[in-house]
Amino acid sequence: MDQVVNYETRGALAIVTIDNPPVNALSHAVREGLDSAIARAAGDDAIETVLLMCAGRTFIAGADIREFDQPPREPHLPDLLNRIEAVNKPIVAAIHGTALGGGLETAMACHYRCASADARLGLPEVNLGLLPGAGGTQRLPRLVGVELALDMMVGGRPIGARKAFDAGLIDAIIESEDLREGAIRYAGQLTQKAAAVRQTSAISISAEPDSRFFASYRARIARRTRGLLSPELIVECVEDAVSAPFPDALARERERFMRCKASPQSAALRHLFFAERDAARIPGLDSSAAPRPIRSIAVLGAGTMGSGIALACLRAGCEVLLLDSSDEALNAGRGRIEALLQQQVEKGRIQSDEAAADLGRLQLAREFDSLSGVDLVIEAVFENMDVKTDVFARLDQVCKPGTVLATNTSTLDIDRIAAATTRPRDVIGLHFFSPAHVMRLLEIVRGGETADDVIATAMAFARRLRKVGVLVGNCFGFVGNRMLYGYGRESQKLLLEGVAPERIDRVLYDWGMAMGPHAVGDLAGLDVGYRVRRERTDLPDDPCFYRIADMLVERGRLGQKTGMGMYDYPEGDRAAHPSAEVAEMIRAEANRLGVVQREIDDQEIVERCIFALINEGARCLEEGIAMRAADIDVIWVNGYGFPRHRGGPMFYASQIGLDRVYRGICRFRDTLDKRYWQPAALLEKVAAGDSAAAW
Ligand code: 3H9
Repeated sequence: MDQVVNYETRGALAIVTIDNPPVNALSHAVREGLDSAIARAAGDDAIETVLLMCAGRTFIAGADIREFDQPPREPHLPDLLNRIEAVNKPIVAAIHGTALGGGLETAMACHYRCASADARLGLPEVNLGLLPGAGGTQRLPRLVGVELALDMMVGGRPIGARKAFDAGLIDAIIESEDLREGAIRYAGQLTQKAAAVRQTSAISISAEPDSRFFASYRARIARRTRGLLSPELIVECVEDAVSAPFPDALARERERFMRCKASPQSAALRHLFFAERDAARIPGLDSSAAPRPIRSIAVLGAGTMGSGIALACLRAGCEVLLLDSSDEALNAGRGRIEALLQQQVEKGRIQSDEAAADLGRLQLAREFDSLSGVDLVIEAVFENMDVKTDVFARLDQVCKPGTVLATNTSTLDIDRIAAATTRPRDVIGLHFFSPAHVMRLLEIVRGGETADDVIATAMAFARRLRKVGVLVGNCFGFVGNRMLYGYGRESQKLLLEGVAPERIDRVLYDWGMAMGPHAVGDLAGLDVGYRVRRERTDLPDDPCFYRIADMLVERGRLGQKTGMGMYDYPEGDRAAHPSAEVAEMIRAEANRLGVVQREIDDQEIVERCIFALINEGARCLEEGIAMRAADIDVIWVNGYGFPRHRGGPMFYASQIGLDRVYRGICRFRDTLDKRYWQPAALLEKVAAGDSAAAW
């Protein structure tokens, strides 16, 4: 028997165990091994029941994603699962860990399912731009009903064993510690009572929903699935499940699955799946550098960012000391944290006792001396070099040796901050994104002297917070905000050239960005960027540079918080209304600066903003500020609302053709502004087909 699938018998029970670390993915070898193990059990008259389970940390986590770029090889999973379902003796799946995608599809083709109490079950293919392609769209609605099946497949989030039991997805929960022994007992009971073979495909869907149901379901998911291919195809498959014979519906599911698999969206989402995991691997890092233990954390600054960071740490179970200079600031910070926790409780995301426990781990302090025992300090004070260096000099005096000293600066030079201490090896950037308890990205900035074990500590800390940590180098704005500068610059220039802010925002939103750049500016507060620009000494001598943003701030239009920014927010709500005053201001300023206003099409709006991003990304790569193009993609997707299904700016560039991007940038150089549109040397090389240049 193949190593990855083991076969053994216990009396009349055949036990088939998949053993394909790390997650028992259904590789070609596993499919072959499973096929022959099931055939062997089916053909052995002494066997009455078959138990299918997995070794290691989890049940099957799905098809092997790495095989999707290769031509499919027999046995194909849908055929194999049909053969499993057709066996005329009960087959029982015993689930632990996660049964995902093809893994849950395998379990649903079995005749009975049991699971450990902490198991999770789901069809998350949509997250990879796919749909369940081995009968999942047909078998799941038969077991749990159309509505829950749609929610599980379109949402892509797994459910727990209890819910799965209540919904009819599993037949038993194995409470005993030892799943294997419990499952063997359960299978034995089935043998004893001569339990029937139950084929999921033979179940007819009760309470068939009508066409109105599907129309309203489509309307319900329209916003969150905009631009995506697979959610609509999932809904179509479920419509088939309700109306078409199983074999016909299965054939159509297969056709739609192959369409998804071949789509650029799925390639982009699969790229991100691996990119997010690869981000944790740091080439050249001393492998003996173990993370320092982090038991206690202090957050400096109880403002919006500081309290968000404190909350992110509390949610991960850490002890947090929040420090600010006044009781008033501290109480406001604590109030913010409490309110955010309360919101989570009201939304049903956490229990009220969890919220209380989180709050119980929060302490407030006003004196730097109280930081003497902490393992990690995260500074989140005002974004100003003098303020930060002063804080770090004081930290240097009070913190014990070995404390990791982190700054949440979003733009400033980490080495200058580190130089304010006598221990620059312990200093690192931990750049959180607002709201810090929600956003998945943690940009980790290494200074020139940051020690390897401090980097390892920061990467481990990101994992603990359930964030994606991406290590980057030190320069103005690091990777994310440095690239944002070019994107913002173009979205500002377009205003002077006659494109209304709401049109720029709509075009980029329709292209897939989570929000348009001007709506983001109003949300974040236009004064934030304004202050950063005032600190810079290297800005171009260009009167148009961020001109409109500067004027808005100078007129007190700071964004949502002042009820007006690029847009008006008349009712104090968050709905943006185009402002006649701003439109007139832009027209007058363009006139004063002599900027010609002209017709600009949607494609130019997208290319100006997105090519600017890609060009700066290429510079980050050639300067070594980003280690890999894929890291840049992870940053932009998780921190800046870049559409996941486009894979990130660098992946998108290779998908549409690096030479096309290069030519576009050269065209802008020749027709717009030479200062900003010089193609990065790396882009020029890869566009010319230089295979030595890594993208
Ligand atoms: C599918 O099933 C299609 C079918 O409907 C139809 C077919 C016809 N394949 O995440 P981790 C690797 S589509 C290959 O760090 P965790 C992963 O790259 C699939 N490799 O661990 C990593 O490798 P490395 C539907 C996979 O404990 C290592 O395993 N299924 C796969 O935090 C550990 O992963 C999914 O979408 C795979 N399917 O989380 C599930 N899965 O060490 C995708 C993982 O080299 N997987 N790897 O970096 C997951 O959601 C998580 O990995 C899981 C474990 C929850 C299982």
